[in-house]
Amino acid sequence: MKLDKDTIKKDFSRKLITMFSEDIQEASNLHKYLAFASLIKEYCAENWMMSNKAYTKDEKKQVYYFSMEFLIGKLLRSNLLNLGIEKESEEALKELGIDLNELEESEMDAGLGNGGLGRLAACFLDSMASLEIPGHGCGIRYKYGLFEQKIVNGYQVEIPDNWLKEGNVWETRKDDKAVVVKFGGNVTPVTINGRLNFIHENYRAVKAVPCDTPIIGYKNKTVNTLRLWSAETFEKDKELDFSSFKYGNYSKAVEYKSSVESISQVLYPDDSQIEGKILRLKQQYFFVSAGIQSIIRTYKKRNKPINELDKYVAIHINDTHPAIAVPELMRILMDEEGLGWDEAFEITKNVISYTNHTIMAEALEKWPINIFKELLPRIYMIVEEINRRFIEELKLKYHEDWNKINSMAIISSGQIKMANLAIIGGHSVNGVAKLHTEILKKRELANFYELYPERFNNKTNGITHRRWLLQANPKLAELITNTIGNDWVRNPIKLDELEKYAKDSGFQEELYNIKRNNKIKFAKEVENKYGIVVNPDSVFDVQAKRLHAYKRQLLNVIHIAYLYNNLKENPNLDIIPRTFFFAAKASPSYYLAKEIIKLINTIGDKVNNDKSIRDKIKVIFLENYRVSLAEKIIPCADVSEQISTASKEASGTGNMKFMMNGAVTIATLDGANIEIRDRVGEENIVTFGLTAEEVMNYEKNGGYWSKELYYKDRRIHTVIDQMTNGYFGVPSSEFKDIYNHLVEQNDEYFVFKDFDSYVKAQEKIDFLYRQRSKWMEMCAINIAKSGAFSSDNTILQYAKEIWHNISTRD
Ligand code: 26V
Repeated sequence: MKLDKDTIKKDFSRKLITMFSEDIQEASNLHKYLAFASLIKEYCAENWMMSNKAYTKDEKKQVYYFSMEFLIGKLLRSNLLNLGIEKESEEALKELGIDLNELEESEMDAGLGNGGLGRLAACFLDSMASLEIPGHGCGIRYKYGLFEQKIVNGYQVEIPDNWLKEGNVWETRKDDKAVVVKFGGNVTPVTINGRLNFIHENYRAVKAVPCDTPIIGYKNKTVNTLRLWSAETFEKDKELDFSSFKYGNYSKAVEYKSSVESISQVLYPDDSQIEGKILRLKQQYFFVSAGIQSIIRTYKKRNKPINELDKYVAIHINDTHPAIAVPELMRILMDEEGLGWDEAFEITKNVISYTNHTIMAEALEKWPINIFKELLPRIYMIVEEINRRFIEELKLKYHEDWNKINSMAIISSGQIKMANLAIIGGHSVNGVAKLHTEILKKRELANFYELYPERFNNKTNGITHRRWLLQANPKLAELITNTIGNDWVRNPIKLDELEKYAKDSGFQEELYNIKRNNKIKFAKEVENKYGIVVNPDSVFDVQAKRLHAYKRQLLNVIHIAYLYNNLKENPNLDIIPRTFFFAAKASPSYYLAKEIIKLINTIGDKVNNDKSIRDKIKVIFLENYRVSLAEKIIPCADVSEQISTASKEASGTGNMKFMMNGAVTIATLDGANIEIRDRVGEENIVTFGLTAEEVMNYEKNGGYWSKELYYKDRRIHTVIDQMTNGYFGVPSSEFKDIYNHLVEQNDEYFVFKDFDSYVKAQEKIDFLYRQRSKWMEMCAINIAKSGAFSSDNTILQYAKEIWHNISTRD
């Protein structure tokens, strides 16, 4: 069926009438959005059904991507794009007097993720569907996504993200596919017919209801599924009996209901220090158990024997959050399907693979035994047995090396280590950039690498070029297509062909104008929202990512203060005007991060209101960073700030999005920045700072004293003193924790140490930007070389090297 403009017009008008009994004149923007989005969902319904049917019939292996986070953002525009009806829809709406952009404003972001990890999962879903890989997402349908950020008096204030308040047109609730997830209770082993069985009694049953969202492949017939589970009481079907003796009394009944529903109530914000929160463990088991039960049920419909599960199913776990999949799959294979331990463990290992996303030790998940055991008694028994057998194996190899054995055990010091469980219970462990994987192999997971070298591999992250180029920057996409044809859309590595045009002045001019127009449009929005006038001809310098000490927004803002001081000293200082944009959410309990937000806003106020520097620099903190804001700011960036302390950023994916949109990166040699440099060449990126090697050396052997630099480097000294003497117009005590962190606690992330080198790198940016043609050539090379970072590329490698025997498009 080819959908033309007139069909869309007609269908849409009907839809408005059937849904709201309204015509276009009277319908609100919200109603128009709801009707239009519902129509688009209908357009993909048949292919969705057919994809599902094919998946239960044919011989193809299915991949299930388990993730606690899917940071999807909005779906209307990307669905139109993938269905190939974006232009037709735009025109149809236009003829009805409707602007598609305005409709999009009514869609809420699905913000079911914290940052990189959740957005990666969303990009992977898009790539799997576009590559015709039978790959599905499995996660939690949080009622509230990541909090909405408001800036009040320079401080972050968190507001609940009620993203479902107008409903969610994209999802289909599947009540008939609900499953039971069991918590607590007690387990008794009994021998029946000579076989040991485990009877689980007195548990609390939670109903897991799947809500499915179609994931539409790019101009193909594949529609995969993102299945998010919602936690409910069984009583919901009948209405909870509030007088029931079962719960004691009315308030107990209410308590019971809300304790069950709390499981899928809210996404946990990524924290600087993770706490063993029992609710988070409940969330993990809840979606993992529901997900695996539903996989097994679907598998059985295919009439395949259970001992061939590993031939037809791959389960990938996104970080350790779903690592409980290992004992849960074991439980189902043994207790419900009757397999013996060895066979069950072999199958489990073959099915499961794991990605590590961080080397930050404090983010490695551990659960206290007592909490775990009480909540999941049968699962705990299985973990204990996996651990016991593993230690037996280690003893044969390492004899009495207890230090080593303890560090590798799943259970030690009263805790269950989820990374160890994931490595032992799966066949593959991957890092997310070359450097990251090397650090895992050489340091963090060196013992495991020695034991299981064949399990370790690298899969450098990627981003979907459909959302981050075609959709977010349509004019740039058009220019590329006009220049090299449209092969790159299906085969992004073909972007390479742009390299030939990097020096072409006509091409450079067009590139320049596209960026400039993006900047003009965004500058207007900024002025409307913040009342700050932004010069679109200034350099847009952007740092947009979660706020973390290791990402070093501090380095950026200290440099801004230093520039400001220079301008105050010498108002005629010849610098290219720059607008520094920040966008970042801080975890609500991460005190230092929130202080850094206040610092950025404080320095911003001072700088933006000082007439004497004549608008040479401006600082804008963009409120509430989220996918839809990223789509707006990234196409405007001239400079991409990727300045984490080397060795700390596992990969980064924002770096790839900026590059693909023609920004020049100022970068430390960290994560995927290194691979970006290798692709574009030293001359098309500006690098600075300590290497990972050097950082890790200082960490191990000491030798860095931040206080020394504070006293020696006048530039640093001045800024730090201004921060703590009221110069920026806030009480002198305001930033004392930042001061302590940097000066008294020896600057854990080497901000002062890298400062000089960062200043020089920024001067180099200023120098390069003055040479318009040189700069535009750099931008062009960055775009040309970004194809390798399409998540299509990444996913093809996962399919081939980790999941095995996966059918793909070509
Ligand atoms: C940790 C926690 C701790 C407890 C509460 C909730 C929560 C949620 C997420 C996390 C893990 C953060 C790990 C993470 O996001 N890593 C990022 O993964 C990106 C995709 O691989 C990568 O590009 C970033 O460099 C890496 O920081």
